[in-house]
Amino acid sequence: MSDLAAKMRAIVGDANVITDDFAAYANDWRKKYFGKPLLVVKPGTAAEVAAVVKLCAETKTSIVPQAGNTGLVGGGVPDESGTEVIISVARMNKVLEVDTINNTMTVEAGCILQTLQETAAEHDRLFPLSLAAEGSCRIGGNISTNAGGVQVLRYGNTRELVMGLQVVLPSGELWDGLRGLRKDNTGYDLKHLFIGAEGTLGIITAAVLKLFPAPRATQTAFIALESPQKALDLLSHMKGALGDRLTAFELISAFGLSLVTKYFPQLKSPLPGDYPWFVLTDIADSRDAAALTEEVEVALGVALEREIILDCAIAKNETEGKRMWELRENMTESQVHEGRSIKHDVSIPISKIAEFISAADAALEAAYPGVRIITFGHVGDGNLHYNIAHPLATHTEPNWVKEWEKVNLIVHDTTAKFNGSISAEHGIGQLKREEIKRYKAPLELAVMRQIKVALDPQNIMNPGKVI
Ligand code: FAD
Ligand code: 2HG
Ligand code: ZN
Repeated sequence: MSDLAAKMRAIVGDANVITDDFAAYANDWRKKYFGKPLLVVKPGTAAEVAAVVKLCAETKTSIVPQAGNTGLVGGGVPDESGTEVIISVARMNKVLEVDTINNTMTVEAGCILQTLQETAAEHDRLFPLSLAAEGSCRIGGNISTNAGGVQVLRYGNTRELVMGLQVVLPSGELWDGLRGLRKDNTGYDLKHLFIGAEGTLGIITAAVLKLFPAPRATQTAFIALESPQKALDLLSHMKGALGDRLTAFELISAFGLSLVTKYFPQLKSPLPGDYPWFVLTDIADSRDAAALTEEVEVALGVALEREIILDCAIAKNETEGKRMWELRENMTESQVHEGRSIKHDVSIPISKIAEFISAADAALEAAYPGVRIITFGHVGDGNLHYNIAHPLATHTEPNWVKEWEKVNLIVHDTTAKFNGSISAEHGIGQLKREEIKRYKAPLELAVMRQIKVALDPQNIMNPGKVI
């Protein structure tokens, strides 16, 4: 046993240092990155995290923070050198406090997102962060990626949901910023540095999260449309009719949906006709369910009359609504079964989405005739997942992934033309580390590097990620 492993064991206990079976930690969810860690260390408290990081700082050992390991950009995967230590916060999974007057919840970084949603519900509150990986991603990872998901439209990204943080800095010092204050103008708001930093500036050990009143009624609807432009028209119409009660507004292409029903045959489209595009939407209210349903029916009836939509299915109860959401939640997984696609997670001004899709589709079709594009995502936030599957006639899956850089260039250059972002919600990690150099201003990158050097002068905290 190495000297470092022995010292780690003295801090966290024998059972919590893994030296051989790295299977659950060394690879990413998509199986794109295969790392080789030196050790996996699983501290049980913030003090233990601090002691482990201090030891790493003293020995100049690189650290890879990890939570649920569902990230899609390789940020939580070590390199192949066999010298990096994964620090997993998975054991730190306690809800420390729920304050229903302050409407906050103080939690350790290893809490599973779904558990936090359930805890909030037990207190008649809502923790609105919601994404398909919610059964396995952990809040420390959500905060570190500033995760988005399906309710950003109403409640904002994770950044908007975090009120305080506790962080172990790369020196091993513990910063306790676990404040539940709605107003605090006492200088730089340091928590925002760590939110979305993908573990490059420190390890988040706990957070104070914002809670909301639990909605009394949620109405789900699955809607067929002719084009992405009609989806934007519908968004505008629904916002006008229902205001900020519109909590989710997801675009789904017919091809994307067909992959879900192909690989999950138990799931059926609520609108089995031959439609090119769909929108899945949720409208939530703190008042009467029947009144809400009526308002949604009226709004969608008007949309039908005005030929904004082609057809719609309004969920009759919670179970039907859940079934509609299962179609959306299994989109990512169904694409894995079809063969690895070249993923994009772009954002553009909402008003330009239809134009973006036409431009990017045309450029890809010109370069790769027969290309299969899976367009879906959080269109209400201007965020599209624009995943490009191999053209069946010309490429096999292994040949297709070799086109990664060329395909990225087409999609990301088109994104840049629309003043968009090449990473709306998944982050940069390893996947887009080189790519951001092309799209981010040199001054912005230089300031990011200065911040990194100021906090992590030895470059031990998740090196090789983001910048
Ligand atoms: P990990 O994968 O463990 O880590 C992610 C990053 O954070 C890494 O860089 C890691 O080093 C760092 N990190 C982890 N823990 C800490 C910590 N305690 N302190 C500091 N740094 C840390 N993302 C979205 O935004 N929206 C979606 O809708 C969405 N849907 C998804 C659906 C599926 C099926 C899958 C597989 C992924 C999806 N994701 C989505 C991506 C992923 O789930 C999110 O990025 C999530 O926030 C990652 O959480 P995690 O706990 O798995 O983090
Ligand atoms: C989602 O919105 C996730 O479901 C994953 O962000 C997107 O599979 C993807 O590309
Ligand atoms: Zn998403």
